[in-house]
Amino acid sequence: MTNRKVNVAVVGATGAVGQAMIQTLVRRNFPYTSLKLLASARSAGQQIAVGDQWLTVEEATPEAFEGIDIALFSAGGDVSLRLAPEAVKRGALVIDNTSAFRMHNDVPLVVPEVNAHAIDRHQGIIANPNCSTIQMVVALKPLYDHYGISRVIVSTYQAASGAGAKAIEDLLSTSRQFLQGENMEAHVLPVSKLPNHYPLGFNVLPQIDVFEENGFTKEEMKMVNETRKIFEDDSIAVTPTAVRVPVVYGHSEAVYVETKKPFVLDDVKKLLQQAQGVIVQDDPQAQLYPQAIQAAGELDVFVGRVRQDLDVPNGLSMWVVADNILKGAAWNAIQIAEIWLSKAGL
Ligand code: NAP
Ligand code: 12T
Repeated sequence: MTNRKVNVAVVGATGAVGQAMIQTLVRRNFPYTSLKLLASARSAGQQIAVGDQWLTVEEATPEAFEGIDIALFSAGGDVSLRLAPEAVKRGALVIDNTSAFRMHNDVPLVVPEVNAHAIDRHQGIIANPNCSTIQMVVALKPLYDHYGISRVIVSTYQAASGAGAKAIEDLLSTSRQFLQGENMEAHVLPVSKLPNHYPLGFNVLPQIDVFEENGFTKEEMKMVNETRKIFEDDSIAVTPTAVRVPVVYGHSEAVYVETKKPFVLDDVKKLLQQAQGVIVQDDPQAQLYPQAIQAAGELDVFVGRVRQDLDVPNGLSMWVVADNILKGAAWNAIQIAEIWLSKAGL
């Protein structure tokens, strides 16, 4: 251990992810010397509880990054594009939660359980993958290592919190309206910047992020491209359908995998039990399987319903659940920061 100071900034500190970052830094007893909370000018001056202290939110400007060692960004892609280079210029390591830099060649895309080695290649910015990708690749990792993976077909059941604090309010208010027999009025989901908003209360929306020309949504394409980048293997075929469901915290995924080599189901279960960051909850007789409301607040990825395909010998289905704001965003970012600190001997 050295006595070097570690000054941390959280950009987007008032948001759903930023708040979880603050709580996770406290929960992990992260060894920061100072913590700076940054957001837009709208929130400057606001007080936020950090453990038993109150800190004042400041406006995120280029100068705000003077003296910062680690900057955790989750204020949207535009803010990252504008300010992450400013933070790097001032000597900070940026861990970015937005999709702004994920596919850049000189930006490692890191899930510590899968490719912690990529951290070393950073040139100032490390990207955190999309929440849906993160929990899926943690569960795929032992299968990939032992059998190889040729294809993945995945349907997601994603919580409202993934789209931010206002989307949670959209879910709660439309649910309340439904229960009171009122007209449901949505303002944010599926995508706040698009003209049409649909209620999520008592509904299911097969759109997350904007559509691309190929008929897939941007969220779905993130799962395709990020999975390949993280495994450094462009041969993995990924067919995703990303769906928003009326859940506040916790994404669930039905994942179907085809392995290259044959497997024995009991071995797969053992490998998953031993896998880093995975908790197997799989006992059909006892009706034990992962559930979003139980994964909420937890750091691990929960896996259950593990079963062999009826027709394809190398086919396997499983149900994968994690807290999208923690493992899907804040915790994965802080885990990267912890590894970077320990590699730096701090
Ligand atoms: P949110 O609840 O809507 O919060 C947005 C945050 O960004 C707020 O703190 C907001 O500050 C801040 N912000 C907005 N405009 C800003 C500006 N011009 N300058 C500085 N700060 C600004 O959203 P969220 O759910 O926390 O998500 C934030 C971002 O994180 C998303 O846009 C996405 O890129 C990323 N994200 C990634 C994942 C993932 O899969 N890894 C998951 C969720 C989110 P004010 O309060 O001042 O407006
Ligand atoms: N549109 O960081 O709406 O790429 O759930 C994460 C979550 C983008 C991202 C969402 C999104 C990201 C969502």
